[in-house]
Amino acid sequence: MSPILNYRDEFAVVTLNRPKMLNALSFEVVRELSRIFDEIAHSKARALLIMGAGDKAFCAGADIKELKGRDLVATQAATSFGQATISKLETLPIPSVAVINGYAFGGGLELALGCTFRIAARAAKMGLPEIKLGLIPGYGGTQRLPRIIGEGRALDLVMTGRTVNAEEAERIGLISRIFGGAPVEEGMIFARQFTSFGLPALRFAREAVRRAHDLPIHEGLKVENDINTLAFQTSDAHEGIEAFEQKRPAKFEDR
Ligand code: CO8
Repeated sequence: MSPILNYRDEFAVVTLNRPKMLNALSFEVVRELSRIFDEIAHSKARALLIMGAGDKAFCAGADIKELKGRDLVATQAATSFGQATISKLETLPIPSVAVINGYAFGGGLELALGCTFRIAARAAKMGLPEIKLGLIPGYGGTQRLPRIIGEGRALDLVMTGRTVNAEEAERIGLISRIFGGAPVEEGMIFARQFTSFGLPALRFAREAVRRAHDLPIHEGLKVENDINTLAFQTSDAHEGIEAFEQKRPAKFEDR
């Protein structure tokens, strides 16, 4: 069953919807996600929440039944498309939150790694178990996980395929927060920490932080300077500073 896209208040909410198969990512689901991300990019939503249907799983990874017997070219094409889809998610014009309401394994965790933030239910379990299938993470996990939790911890998870619980995930920085309530509401509470800020400033902040991984410090500081100078040119920056002076809440207009 295809993922479901709903809009609630200022949020786009995507629900992976194959609960009997723990929301495994078939190739068709990945294609549909790619289309949905394009739609959200052109919507009025101020943040995206992604979660899994049912109370067991966020997503148990790529649909293993589809992986058998694919030739080299088909595998490379499918891997490229999955990677591109998660990159599209990562660079959406709005921030995204993976609300991990159960298992997040393999491609499911890799999808979550493409989100700006991850939060998880206390009982959630996460991991990259591809090594147990004789594989490696192919939807961006080997590249994003070390950027998020560091090389040593990433190698630990990728080479042992072991499962981490929510407490360990929070401790190592894989998730930002553990939640106890209903996933969609918890996702909204988390995202409301930033949805009233201007989207251009949020995008600038995300881009500047992400570039830190790719650049030597002097080049990173130059990028920060350029993006910061750009941020100063927005009406939102003018409004934010004026509102501070006038001791009133700022009213950002995303420009
Ligand atoms: N793919 C297909 N079906 C799955 C998957 C999956 N990833 N995970 C679970 N299912 C199915 C099960 O087969 C089962 O179906 P059925 O009832 O018909 O037998 C149903 O979901 C329920 O699963 P379980 O009975 O196994 O539930 P448990 O609670 O006992 O166990 C686990 C839950 C631990 C999550 C277990 O299901 C499991 O280990 N799943 C596989 C996890 C995994 O290995 N994920 C990595 C997949 S590989 C990957 O993601 C690579 C990404 C890059 C791909 C590049 C493509 C070219």
